[in-house]
Amino acid sequence: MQPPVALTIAGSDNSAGAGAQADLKTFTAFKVYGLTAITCVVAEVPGKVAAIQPVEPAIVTQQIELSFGAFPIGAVKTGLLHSSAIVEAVCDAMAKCRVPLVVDPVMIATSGHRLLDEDAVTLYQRRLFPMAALVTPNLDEAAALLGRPIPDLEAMRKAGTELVGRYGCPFLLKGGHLKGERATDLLFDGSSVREFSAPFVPGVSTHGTGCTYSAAITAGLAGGLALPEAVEAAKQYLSRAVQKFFRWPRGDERTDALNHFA
Ligand code: PXL
Repeated sequence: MQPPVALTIAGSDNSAGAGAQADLKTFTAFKVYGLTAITCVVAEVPGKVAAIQPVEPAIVTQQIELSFGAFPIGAVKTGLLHSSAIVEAVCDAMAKCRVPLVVDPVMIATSGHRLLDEDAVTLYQRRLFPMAALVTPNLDEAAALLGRPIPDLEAMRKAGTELVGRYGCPFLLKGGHLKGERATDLLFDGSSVREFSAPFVPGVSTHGTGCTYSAAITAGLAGGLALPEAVEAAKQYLSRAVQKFFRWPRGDERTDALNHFA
């Protein structure tokens, strides 16, 4: 029996807590064979993005097309796409493919560093979201899409309904940034709203939680799970990965990382 196959179209994070490396670790944890199409190379460690070097859009296209030509890809996710030229290339390539697409609209790093060009956001809304089986914004990203802050769970409910109405695809709104006792996410599919909740773990400065979460959902879809079941399994995995986090002390500082073995 061959394993399911999933493709991530994402940036490279050398520190491997986020980006394509986090996606591969997550696919592996779900026993899914992972492929990558790299969009840019990010020089970084948790808490600090030092530089971003984009990949030529034509090379991004080739990575996607070659992957589809050689493997039975069951699901795809997009992470950091960096520029409008790369978003265009990804949309053109994905328009030819009929597999579930999970779009993690990565705009700003946990450290606050802007990762996606501003004009690329319009393209996401116009071309990428309508193709998506799921879009997974955090509250900052959802607020940027709607042009207003989302301060609480009630506002999340309104925001999710509005986003689904606007773009015609399911949305998972991630409430982790509300910093309550629990990290609560809402899945809107146009007909129902489902709630997924796990204890919020304070004092951990990990990056890559969004990447890991959307990769885990993509793994589930590649393995044939329905969307709510894929989100449920992914939420449980992410919660374990945060709770069992790794910490490497360095003088007065420390490096925290998600535990992808969880
Ligand atoms: O966590 C967002 C993210 C996504 N993709 C890449 C990144 C980061 C954050 O730093 O480097 C490649």
